[in-house]
Amino acid sequence: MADLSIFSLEGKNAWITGASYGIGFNIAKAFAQAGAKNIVFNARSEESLQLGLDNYKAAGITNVKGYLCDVTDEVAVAKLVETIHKEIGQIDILVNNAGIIKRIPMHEMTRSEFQQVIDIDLVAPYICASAVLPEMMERREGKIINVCSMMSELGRETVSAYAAAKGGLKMLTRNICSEYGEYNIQCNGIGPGYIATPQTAPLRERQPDGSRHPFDSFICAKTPAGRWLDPSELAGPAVFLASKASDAVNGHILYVDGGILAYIGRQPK
Ligand code: NAP
Ligand code: GCO
Repeated sequence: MADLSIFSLEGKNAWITGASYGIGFNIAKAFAQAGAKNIVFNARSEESLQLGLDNYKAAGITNVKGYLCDVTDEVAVAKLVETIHKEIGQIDILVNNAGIIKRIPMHEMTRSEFQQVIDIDLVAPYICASAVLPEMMERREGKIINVCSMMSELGRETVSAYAAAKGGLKMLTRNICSEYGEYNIQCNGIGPGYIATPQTAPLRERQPDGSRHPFDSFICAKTPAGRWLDPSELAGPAVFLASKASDAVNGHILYVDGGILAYIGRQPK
């Protein structure tokens, strides 16, 4: 009989960035249900912080602490890590989840719009990982999970900055694996497919005439199961990557995409 305790997060402290709602919240909830001792999340506004606290309370998760911190601010991130170490203890698991997207044709995108996406989706994971690594190195143990994307592998119109960031995040994941594996630190990526969250809401909005958004139909044709995925479907893969069960998995991007990357797409009838 397999020893399932290797999937437990008992006694572990996990920091999930930008986890007031959406994918980050669902990953944090899964960690709590897998036995994590403490869940830490950060938000960049009071409003989002409160929304997160309300969401965790509604989910019955009480071992959670939220802090105000913009992940692109390296001074604020360093301060937050120091505070977590003081108030909670060691950070066993970091999930670099916070992210934005701007859907603008590249030739119309301003430099600052492009830079903002890169800063949040690629530079911030470097900032947060660099802040937690020294303590993980000292303990010779740690898990870092970067939330990648289909755009770590594929491009599409209007998401140039996002694809560049998420493609870079895939290689940052591999490089952290390469540089810190000797400290028994595993750094992997989780690559969600098309998930029904606020970030993708504009792609699923009903048209003025009540018909489905063309992108909604497009994605359902690109997904073998013919549907958008729910953020709760990331729970198992995320717990796996955060647990002892994945100690021999490093530098891997685990795609949770319902098969999109394997599928040419449903032929038009
Ligand atoms: P979401 O619903 O837009 O949530 C993003 C979260 O990140 C929000 O809580 C947001 O906080 C936070 N955030 C953004 N910038 C931040 C910053 N500078 N500092 C701190 N927090 C910040 O997005 P989601 O769909 O849950 O996506 C979460 C992650 O999964 C992102 O990295 C996204 O690229 C990735 N992803 C999403 C999908 C999908 O289909 N949804 C698929 C693949 C990958 P605010 O409330 O303050 O905005
Ligand atoms: C888009 C979507 C995607 C998803 C996700 C896919 O505009 O194409 O927002 O980028 O967010 O990253 O994995």
